[in-house]
Amino acid sequence: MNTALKNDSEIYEILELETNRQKNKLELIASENFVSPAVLEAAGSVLTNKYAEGYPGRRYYGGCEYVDMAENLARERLKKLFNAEYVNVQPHSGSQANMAVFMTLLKPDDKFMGLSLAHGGHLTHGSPVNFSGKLYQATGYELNKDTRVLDYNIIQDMAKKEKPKMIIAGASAYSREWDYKNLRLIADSIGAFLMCDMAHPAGLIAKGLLNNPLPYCDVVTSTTHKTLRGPRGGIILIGKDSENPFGIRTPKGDRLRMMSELFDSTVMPGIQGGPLMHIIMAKAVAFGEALTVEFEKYAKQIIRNAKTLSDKLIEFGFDIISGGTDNHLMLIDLTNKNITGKQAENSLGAAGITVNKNMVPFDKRSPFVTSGIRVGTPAVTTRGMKEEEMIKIAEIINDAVNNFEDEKKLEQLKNDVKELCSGFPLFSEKN
Ligand code: DSN
Repeated sequence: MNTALKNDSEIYEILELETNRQKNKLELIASENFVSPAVLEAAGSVLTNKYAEGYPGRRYYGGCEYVDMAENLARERLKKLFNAEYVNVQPHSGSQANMAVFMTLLKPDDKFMGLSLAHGGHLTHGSPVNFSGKLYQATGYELNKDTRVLDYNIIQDMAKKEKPKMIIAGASAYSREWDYKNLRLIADSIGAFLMCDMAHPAGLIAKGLLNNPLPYCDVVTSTTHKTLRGPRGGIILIGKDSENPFGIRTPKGDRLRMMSELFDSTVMPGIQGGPLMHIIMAKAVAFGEALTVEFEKYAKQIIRNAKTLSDKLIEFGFDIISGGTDNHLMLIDLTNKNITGKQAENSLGAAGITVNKNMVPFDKRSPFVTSGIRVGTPAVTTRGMKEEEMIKIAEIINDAVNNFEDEKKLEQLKNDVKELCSGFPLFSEKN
C-alpha cells in the first residue's frame, strides 16, 4: 500500500477498507473489473500533473512532448485492437463519448432510437433524466415479449414509424449477440446514422469473440474499464471504410476525415477541456495488454465462466432472461423466487457477493426495487476463477436467495466467499 497516504489517516482508512472489500468479496457487477498493476501505476502517475488541451502536435500548452507520445501510443494501439480508422481516446467517460456523438450527429430536439433502459439499454440512450432524453427526442425499442431477445422486425417497424435521425445499438444489461448488419440495413432504409455503444462487451469484441460493430456503424463508443479491463474512461472509434459492405452512410474518404475532425472538436473544446493524461497513458497500457494472446485467453474464459454460471443457475430454477448468455453477463428475473432485485442485492451483499439490482424486460417494479439482478463474470475471471468456481458461486447465490432473511446463514456464506476469494489473491503483498 502506498505509504504517502498514511499521512492522511482518514483517507488511508477508507483506502484500506475498500481494498479489503475488493479482496474478500466476489465482484459480480457486470461492468466492473480489476486493472493490472501496470494500469494502476499509470493511472496514479505524474502525468496527472500535465495540462494538454488539444491533440498531439496541436496543444494549447507547452511541455506536451511526452504526453503526446502517450496519447499517440494509446491511439495506435486502440486502432490496432479494433481495426479502426479513427479513434479519440480523450472522453473522460462512456457518457461523454456518447454525448460527443449526439452533439456531432444530431441537433437538439432531433429524434433518435435506442434500446429502452428497462430492456437493457443505458442511461445515455434516451433516459428522460439524462441529457439524451432531455435535449433530444428519445424513442426506445423493446425486446420481443415472448423470447426476451432483440427482434429486428420490431426495430424495423419502429424505425419506419418514428424516422429517427440516429439508431443506437448496444446495451448495459443484454446477454445476447447483436446483428449490426441488420441494424445497418434498417438505418439505411430510413437514412439514419447508426452508432453502437459497445462499452460492455468491448474486450470480447476486441478478441473476435462477438460480432464487431465497426464495419457497420457510422461511429462506435465504449468505456475502457469493463471487459476491456483498463482505467475508467471513454473512447470513440470509426471503422475502416473499405470493410463496409453497404457504404451508404458509413463514412468514407473525405467524409471520414470530416467526421474525425468533427468528433475531435466536439470532444475538445465542445464538451471537455484538458484531457486526463494519466488516464490516457493507463488506457495505452490497457490497450497494449488487450492486444496480447493472454488477453484472448482471458476473454474466452469470461464467456465460458458466464455460460457455466448461467447453466448452473438454470439448474437451480433461476429464470435467466433469454435462457442463457453469449457474453459476459446474464440478467436474472427473480419473480419465481419471490424475492425482489433489491432484496437479492442486499442478501447477496450480506453473503459477500456484490451484484446490482436490475429491471427486467416488462418489469412491473420500479428501478429502485426491480424484479431482477444483473450478474457478470469479467472481474472474477481476472482473479483467475474458472468453471469450478462458477459452480460454487452459483451454489452460494442459490443459498443466499433461498435464505435471504436468515442472517446467520448469510454470515456463514460470507465466510465461504472469503475463503473462496483467498485462493485467488487480487493484489500482491506490497499493495
Ligand atoms: N453503469 C454502467 C453499468 O453498470 O453498466 C454503465 O455505464
